[in-house]
Amino acid sequence: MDIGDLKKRIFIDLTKVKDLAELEQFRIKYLGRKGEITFVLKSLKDLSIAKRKKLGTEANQFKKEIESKIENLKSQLIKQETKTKEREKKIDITAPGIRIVHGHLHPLTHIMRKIEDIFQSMGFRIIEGPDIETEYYNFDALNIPQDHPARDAWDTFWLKTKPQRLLLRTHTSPMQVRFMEKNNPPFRIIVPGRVFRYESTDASHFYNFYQLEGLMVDTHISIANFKAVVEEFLKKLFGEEIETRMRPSYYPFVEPGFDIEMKYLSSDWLEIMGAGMVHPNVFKSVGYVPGNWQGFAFGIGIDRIAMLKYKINDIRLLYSSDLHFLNQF
Ligand code: FA5
Repeated sequence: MDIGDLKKRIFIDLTKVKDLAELEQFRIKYLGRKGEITFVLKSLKDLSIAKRKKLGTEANQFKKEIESKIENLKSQLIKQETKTKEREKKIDITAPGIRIVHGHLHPLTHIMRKIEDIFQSMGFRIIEGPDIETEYYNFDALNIPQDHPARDAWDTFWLKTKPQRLLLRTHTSPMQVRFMEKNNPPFRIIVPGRVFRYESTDASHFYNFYQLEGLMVDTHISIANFKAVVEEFLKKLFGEEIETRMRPSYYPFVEPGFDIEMKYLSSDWLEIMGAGMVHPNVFKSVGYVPGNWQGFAFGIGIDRIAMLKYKINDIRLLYSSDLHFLNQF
């Protein structure tokens, strides 16, 4: 038996080992229970004493040699592999970063904040009120009694509450009454908020939307004051490129009443607010002496303003939660 060939093969094989896993395979192949070197050592017992002595010494030496080579290579490979692992762990500060997705404000929130800022700069205080209202504040106290035909202008979501009939406010005007009941003039306030209407939708109507109520009461307030405030507001929000027109309109809680329509750049005319001089009956319902006070009130459709400002041609997009749309703002 000659182990010369086996030795050669083993040395060549060892040079091919690249990592710890391969080294373990190598060890099993030659030194494992069924390994080739193990086999040689096991078969010594079948040889004559003289041959056994010669080959036995040689094979045992070779086994030791291989074992120590394996040990050496093993510690070398362990060092190498830990190094690679550490290198992988290290943070490369020159590598390009991972982009973090930022949230951003909804266009309606954005425009509402802008509008609030403008009115605050004109001395208006921001007041908020409940989305769920009583019939009294939403209608009666605003000079719209139970069987008044004007109630039809505001299709209402009624809540199934008893004995008191509650509703989702159809406009922000009820806060005029709530505020005046507790405060005395002079004052100027704005009331931003969500309103609800039981009506079908189209490109400029939705069943819930946002309004911003304005109310200014003092001893000598006229339509001229209203016009000045609205002009200043629109100029600050849109710049000079707007056209507005004022048309007589009817709201039971004002006298006279009007609607304001607006055009911006290439848009069509769009009704953006209802307004008027506070009706004496409203002053009466909050306990003011009507002859002592004058005031103007207005209710701006915030969605319509956002549509004009951002050139949105369909109000429903504002409520679609469509990220393709929202990511543009
Ligand atoms: C009112 O709601 C009155 N409370 C406004 C008012 C306040 C008048 C104070 C006088 C004094 P109107 O229903 O017209 O009025 O609504 C006001 C504005 O809200 C409209 O000019 C329009 O810009 C907007 N608007 C009305 N209905 C919708 C709707 N379905 N979807 C989106 N915007 C609407």
